[in-house]
Amino acid sequence: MIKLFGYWRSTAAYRVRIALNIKQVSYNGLSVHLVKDGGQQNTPDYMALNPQALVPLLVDNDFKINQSMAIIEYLEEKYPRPQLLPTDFESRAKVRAICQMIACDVHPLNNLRVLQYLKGTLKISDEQKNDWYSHWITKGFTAIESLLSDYGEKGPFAFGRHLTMADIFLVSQVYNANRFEVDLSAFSRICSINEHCMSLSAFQDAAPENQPDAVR
Ligand SMILES: N[C@@H](CCC(=O)N[C@@H](CS)C(=O)NCC(=O)O)C(=O)O
Repeated sequence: MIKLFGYWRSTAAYRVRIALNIKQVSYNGLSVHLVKDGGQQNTPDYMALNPQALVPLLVDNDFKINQSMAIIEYLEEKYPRPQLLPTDFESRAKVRAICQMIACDVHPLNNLRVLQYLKGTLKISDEQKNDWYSHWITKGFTAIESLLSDYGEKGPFAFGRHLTMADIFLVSQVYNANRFEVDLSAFSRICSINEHCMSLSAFQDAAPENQPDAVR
């Protein structure tokens, strides 16, 4: 069975959990506590599996792959139905662009190790950290909201009637934004996509608070 190394609050692992649920692929979730003892992702045992010391990591028999987008594209190719990428190549490129706006340009700036460096090494205050956090979410979401405005009339998902990878990346990032109390009132399209996706069991079951390692 597929193994997924993750952590309940990891938004990158959350993306992969949603994709696995949508494709109805069973997996064994293995928790890597990102905070306890300086972070289990930094232990030699875990780094032997993933030298980048980040979750998620997917292990499928003797194949292992890190990076949530690469993992989801692997799942898309191995389990093509239901499709997470549209059929025509132009739409596929647009879906990937939204995913990368989140995965490459928003999320890395707000990742745990970046926040730890800002606080621990550069000694910024909690208030400055929260400003930093919300600044990058707001900047990224402003651009995404504008790019997705055309698709609103076509259906409830980011690209209209069909669920795509873009919805997965958006929902997990909205979870993080809410966790850090970022004001999302200017992003009605993103919020309505999130609300619709969160009515679906694949998204609910993957939600951080529904994971066995969640701290309530
Ligand atoms: N680009 C990577 C990001 C992975 C990542 O940043 N994971 C975070 C959790 S969401 C992590 O493991 N953080 C641990 C740390 O910062 O030490 C992906 O999409 O998989």
